[in-house]
Amino acid sequence: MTQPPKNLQTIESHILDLQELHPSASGEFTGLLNDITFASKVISREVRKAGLVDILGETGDENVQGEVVQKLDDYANNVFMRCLGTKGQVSIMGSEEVAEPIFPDTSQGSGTYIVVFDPLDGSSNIDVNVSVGTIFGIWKKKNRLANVGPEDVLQPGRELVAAGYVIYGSSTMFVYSAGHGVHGFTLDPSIGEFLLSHENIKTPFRSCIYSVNEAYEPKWSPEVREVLRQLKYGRDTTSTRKDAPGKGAGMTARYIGSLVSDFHRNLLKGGVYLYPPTLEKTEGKLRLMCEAAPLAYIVENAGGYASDGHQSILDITPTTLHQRVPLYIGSRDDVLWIEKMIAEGESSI
Ligand code: P6P
Repeated sequence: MTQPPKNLQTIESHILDLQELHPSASGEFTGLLNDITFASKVISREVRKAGLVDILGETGDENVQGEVVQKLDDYANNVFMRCLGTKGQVSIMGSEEVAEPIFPDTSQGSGTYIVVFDPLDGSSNIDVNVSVGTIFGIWKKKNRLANVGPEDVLQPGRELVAAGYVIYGSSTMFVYSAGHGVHGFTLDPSIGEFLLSHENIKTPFRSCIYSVNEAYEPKWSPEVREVLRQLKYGRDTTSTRKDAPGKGAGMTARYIGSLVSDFHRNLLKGGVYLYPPTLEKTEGKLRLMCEAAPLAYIVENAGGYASDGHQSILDITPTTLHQRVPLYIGSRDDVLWIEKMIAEGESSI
């Protein structure tokens, strides 16, 4: 007979424990996080049955990114927009699927929080049953007493008050941090609850996995190509031979093509995910506000690090809602080494 989970703590109870750390808390933040977990359960239900109902495939539209919109992208986006801030906590939302910031009617700009999200990242994988995910970041209005303005949206990741992701994989997991550790909850669909399964996640200091789309290698800078070579052959600090299998060559390559899935595996096992700039995409592909910054917040709270190749992702102040950024994220030692390799390569030009 299967044993009951060792820890029957639900995410709602975990969030309430968090609220107790802030005696002056109003409960708005707790309500908002619970709205997000509810939206995740609704999306999870639809993702799980995507192969059975007419929700696979494309809508025929393109989103602000110029990417073909999957039916599930639309569905997930609408669920998030309807479920978040139903009690006026949210003054602005930013969605990867929507060009402009969204002002929920319920708050008339008075809500304390700003939420930026990618409702369904990697959704082109849905049709082939590969894991996909949701990513979100929560900021606070800069001036609680004033009505919200565009400057409230374009805040750096360093100002995040919480961030998280949901991975719709072999099970549905909700991973979040509000600055007090990173915690993972697994959905038990039979009771409709996210139960604490990964308490206080810490990511290994060094990677054993690297995740990158190597098809773009010819379009990278020489220093990034050298980074890939040494990830493969080992970070050999002595030999200059191009074919020397260096020390520490014990890494393996894993690339799913779904950021949340690659990030989650690397977070638990120790790994580094790279999406470097190319000649055509000089700012890379991934979005700063709804992908890189929330995951950078998570990985830093788990002991890792995230960089655009030159600085911490968390220190970049966005200039536009959909700004893209190169991304190197995961085990702290490897991402710092990549920054160093890029700096050395650029200074030798
Ligand atoms: P490429 C999915 O479209 C996504 O935004 C991430 O989830 C994923 O890691 C990346 O793009 C894959 O991009 O260029 O390797 O297909």
